[in-house]
Amino acid sequence: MAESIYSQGTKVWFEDKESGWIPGEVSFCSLLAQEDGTVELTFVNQRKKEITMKATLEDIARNSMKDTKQSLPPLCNAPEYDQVNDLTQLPYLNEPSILHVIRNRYSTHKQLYTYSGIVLVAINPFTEVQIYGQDVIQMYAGAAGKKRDEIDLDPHLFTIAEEAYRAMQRDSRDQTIIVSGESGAGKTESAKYIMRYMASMKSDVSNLIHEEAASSVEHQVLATNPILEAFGNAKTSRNDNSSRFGKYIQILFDSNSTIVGARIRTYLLERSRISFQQRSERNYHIFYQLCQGVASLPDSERAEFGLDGLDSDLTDGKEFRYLSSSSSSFKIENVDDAANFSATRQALSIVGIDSGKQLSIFRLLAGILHLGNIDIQHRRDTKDAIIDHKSDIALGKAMELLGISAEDFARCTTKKVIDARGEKYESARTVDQAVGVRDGVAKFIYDSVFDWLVRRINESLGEGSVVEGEEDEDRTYEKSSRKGQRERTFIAVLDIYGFEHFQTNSFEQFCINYANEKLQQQFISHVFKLEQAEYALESIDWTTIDFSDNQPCIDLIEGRLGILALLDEESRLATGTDDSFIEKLNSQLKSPSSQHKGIFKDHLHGNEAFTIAHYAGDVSYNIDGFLEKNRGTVPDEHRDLLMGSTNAFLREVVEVGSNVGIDNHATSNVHHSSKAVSGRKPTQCSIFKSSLFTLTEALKQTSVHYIRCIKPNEDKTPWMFDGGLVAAQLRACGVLETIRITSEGYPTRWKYEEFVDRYGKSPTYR
Ligand code: AOV
Ligand code: MG
Repeated sequence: MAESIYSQGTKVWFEDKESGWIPGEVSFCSLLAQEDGTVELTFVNQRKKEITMKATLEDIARNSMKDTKQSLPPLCNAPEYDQVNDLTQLPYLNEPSILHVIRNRYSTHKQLYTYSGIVLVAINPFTEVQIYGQDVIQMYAGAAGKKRDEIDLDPHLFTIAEEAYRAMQRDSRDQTIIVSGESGAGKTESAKYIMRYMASMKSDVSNLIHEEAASSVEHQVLATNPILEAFGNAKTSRNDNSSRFGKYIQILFDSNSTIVGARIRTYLLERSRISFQQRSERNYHIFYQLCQGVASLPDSERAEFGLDGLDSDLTDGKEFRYLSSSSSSFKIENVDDAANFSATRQALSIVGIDSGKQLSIFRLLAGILHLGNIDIQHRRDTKDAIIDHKSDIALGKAMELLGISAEDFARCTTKKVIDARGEKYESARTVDQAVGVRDGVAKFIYDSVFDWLVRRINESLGEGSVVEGEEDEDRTYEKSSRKGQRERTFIAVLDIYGFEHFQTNSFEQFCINYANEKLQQQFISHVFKLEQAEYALESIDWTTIDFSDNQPCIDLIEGRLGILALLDEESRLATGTDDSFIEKLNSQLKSPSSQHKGIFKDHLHGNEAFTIAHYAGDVSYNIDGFLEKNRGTVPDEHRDLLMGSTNAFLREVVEVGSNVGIDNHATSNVHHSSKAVSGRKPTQCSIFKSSLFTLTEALKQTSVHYIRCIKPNEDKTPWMFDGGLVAAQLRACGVLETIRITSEGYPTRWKYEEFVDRYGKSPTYR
């Protein structure tokens, strides 16, 4: 069979510097093996370039040359496969063939979606496409219960949604749809369409009259999107509406498969954005919405918030330091912040946060903006920080809004209390340290507001509030007979931040990529299990198949003496610094005998960064700020000030913030007990680690469905397909890896009849 695969005229793919891959064919093939057992093959491509290779029959069968490790040009599929719905139907599964199909479907036929076995590959159109309307929803819902190949409908997000819905009904089992892909690939948009599908397949939500609509559970579930986007999304260099938190939303159904509520968990909101943004990026949308929409607030609050009136054209936020670290990007093209402000407010009302509470939230946001403007100078001839608490207008305004004494705040911020064996004395902070504390307070308040919102939404949508201290919601939920109405199942959508690799990567990217490693591991083991099951079904011996899993990378990060453990250890030392942290990393993880060799790489440029070999490529992390970001706390004195505030809402919010880890972020026992036993404040990465642990455990209890979003070009141009970029993403998100696993086993899957048809008689296509 091997030599008949490559014979004269066989169509192949040629690697090409310019276009990635171009078609070619076998122009010569020696019919008989030579004395050394090799066959000579000559290939010619479209550009008339020729190459000749000698390969053994074994090489040909494996498609790689044992001696040189070179590959023979991959085989092309016949043109009738150019538009297949499912990549696994391709007789020859290789990178260029897959790219060819996806490109052809997307660029020529404007088809965004293609199956790759259990995965749906989704390419971002970067323009509005009319395929999500109520008519389309009904079409896919109408195909209920049928298998993909029995229905004459294109692959779609809705097929996956429908499959999850049917599986939930059929098996009474919880489902998760995991949406992944790099920043700007379309995860959040896809997640929203899926939620819309769930909410409106039974009844058209857009047809409900206003009052009905506002109170319907479906509308409440959908209203969570604009709220979380306003508070948790921001413009980045890659995406004008980038999610800066991870989201796992469970849509709850009763035994009649009717939506009865939802429950949301969020993961690690990017805090650093509050006080600083890179060029051409913005702070969270809500700040601009508030500044632009402030005219719609009652007069008293307008005056109180101090967001206008200082200077006529300052309402767009230009005068706030926290909004202007990146000049020139206050506005986003085609985005109306004022209009979105009223949409956010409407959504808040729908989930039961009334306008009084809304004003309380905005008061804190205004407080945060003024906080950023507090002037911190250094005392003459020293580095010691001073704040002029009597004349600093921003300080006065911020403290008025936050309900804290300006004098106290100024003192605590510029001086720290040192407790030396029971004796307390004050020592001055440097300007940098004081600025760090000020910004830390702003981040802490914002993060707490975000947590409060999620918690509040869960209370109104989760059918009764989550019981304080409830360890694992999911299991408790299943077992308990609270309210006497069990039998609820959920379909969850997981939309987290995709793998990030910027020019400079920091703590945030480290956490984001760690999360992606965890999901990748879950994905690989899932796919591999399925593969094994299929082989078992056919009674094929599969024990020889080896596949690369990313366990070593996960061990490096979360293992007993891994990066997270060292980071926490260093963060807890009063003397710990970023420098001492990287020294520790290098001394413990870099040694030649280290098990992490090859995965942990020290950086070429001294002690500024370390590099991890991730499944999706090497990423170097700049060490600056790791410890501070990981500690993520505010000094005790500030915490006391916040807790003692005359602003009751701030106290309520901070109370939630201080309990991070209880039900929104992390619910695992691990976290609770460690907190209880040691009394230590949990660090950001330990919270993150345990919430990821809870997440992966929760995923195991559900049936999973995968959507891999792909960004087809860097410029957000509609229908433009950059093959290299797409291939890199298919590789990174595991689609090509899956295919590799598949092809390491038995690469081609032919039905018996097809095989006879192709090889039983003289072949018609080569
Ligand atoms: P992301 O969630 O994957 O990035 P988004 O879902 O925010 O990416 O998509 C980015 C942008 O692409 C959107 O704002 C739309 O303009 C466009 N887009 C995506 N999907 C579609 C679609 N189906 N139809 C039309 N336009 C679309 V990040 O959150 O940054 O990882 O952290
Ligand atoms: Mg997103």
